Amino acid sequence: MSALTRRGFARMAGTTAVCVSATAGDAAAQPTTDIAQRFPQDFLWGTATASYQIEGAVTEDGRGLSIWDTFSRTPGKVRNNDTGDVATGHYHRFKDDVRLMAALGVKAYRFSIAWPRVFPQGTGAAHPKGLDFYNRLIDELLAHGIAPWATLYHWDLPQALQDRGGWESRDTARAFADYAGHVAARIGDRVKHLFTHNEISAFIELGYGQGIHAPGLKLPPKRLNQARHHAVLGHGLAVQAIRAAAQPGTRVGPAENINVCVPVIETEEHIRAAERATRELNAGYLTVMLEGRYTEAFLAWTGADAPSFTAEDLAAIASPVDFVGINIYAPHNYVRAAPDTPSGFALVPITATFPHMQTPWLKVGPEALYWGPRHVAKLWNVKDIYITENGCAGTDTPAADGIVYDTDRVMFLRNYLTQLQRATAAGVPVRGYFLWSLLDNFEWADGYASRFGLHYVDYVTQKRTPKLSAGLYREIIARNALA
Ligand code: GCO
Repeated sequence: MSALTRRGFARMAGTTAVCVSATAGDAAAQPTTDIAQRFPQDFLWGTATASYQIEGAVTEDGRGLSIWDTFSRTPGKVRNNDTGDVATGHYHRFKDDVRLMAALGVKAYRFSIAWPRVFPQGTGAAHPKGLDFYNRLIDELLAHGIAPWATLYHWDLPQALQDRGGWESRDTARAFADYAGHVAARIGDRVKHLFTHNEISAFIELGYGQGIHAPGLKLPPKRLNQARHHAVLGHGLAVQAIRAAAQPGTRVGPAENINVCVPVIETEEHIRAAERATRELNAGYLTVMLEGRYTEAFLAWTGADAPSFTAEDLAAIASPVDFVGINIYAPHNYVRAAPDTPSGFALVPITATFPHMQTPWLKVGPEALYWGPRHVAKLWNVKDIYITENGCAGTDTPAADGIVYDTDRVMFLRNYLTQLQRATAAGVPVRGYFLWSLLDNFEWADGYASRFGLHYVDYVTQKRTPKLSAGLYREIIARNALA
């Protein structure tokens, strides 16, 4: 099953020559880097994964059922009926995987904690072993000088909570906050950065709206809007619970895949229109989380189907965060100025032949990595922005010499990172970048058919092999510049 509708569309920017070796050399021996290609000092290079996509071990150490267990085991829901039962076996191979990270030279690792490992029933008694694995992982990361950045919710909702309504129920928001506070109190001595939700817009729209992700529902608008409201409320209550439970100095924020609106031509009028469009098209997500109100256009658009909410809800949703994480793969829309319309902007259709990566939803639009953070900084005066995901799937077949020459991913990364460097050079406060993903993994409804990793995974032997792109990324990190 494809996820065609996942992230809208994009368009292609210029290309950049590619010349890398699969095995990176000594950075000091490389040609001098053009200053225009450098990233700021202390730029945080990282990589990202998520629990259900890599861990496997779904019945070990008391883990409860999640909605993704139920969904993936329902025939026809996931391509090839793949499940995350084994995934990449990371639960038992995490030390090998930390070694892969160390070889890349990443300074930070974004992983997620499986709620049903900690609270098998979602609420009630925490499982005594629930955090053991994460404690081992965190200690291993720290021993290798890699900072752990933990996401609390990357879509594996305890099935017991879904049985009571999932995100349609306000109680789930409260339960999420309790779980977040519980975790923060126990890992906050070593984990200084926590994300609340990963991509509310994806798990609500795909899971509760289109039914192509767990829990597979197609709710009518009023109920869908209410579920979305409870999810952003859960974010805000979790921020408060983390502040109450964690040690001082713990930083918290969301990781949201904002709808990035790119000006169709980079002139002042179209740039303003793209800013307005970004604010409106994220109204139910980042806009309400950072402004504490639903925009008038959002309330007019939802009309009688608008969510029920209180002023206290809005205040909680907008609890101050320390940074904003944004996942960016492609522009969602190209936008032009439309001065004669009430909104002042119009969406520009793209051509049918627009280039895309292996997954059709991932159109090639590197400039999204410039405009996304720039809009967030401008619209909401955010001072610390992280790209919490960016990457692409490729065909990725090992060649006779065993190497995966993923030239498409190398092209993708060079072009996207060129635009990210452009953002930093222009003063946009983007502080770090987490590449999705460390290794091939369970790509939700696409199962194992889409490979997003820097490392190729042989799912029979679980052997990991660095791809050409791993060599590129290692060079970029070593030089702190485009390689
Ligand atoms: C998402 C998730 C990741 C995906 C990645 C590639 O956005 O869907 O955060 O879990 O695997 O984005 O689609």
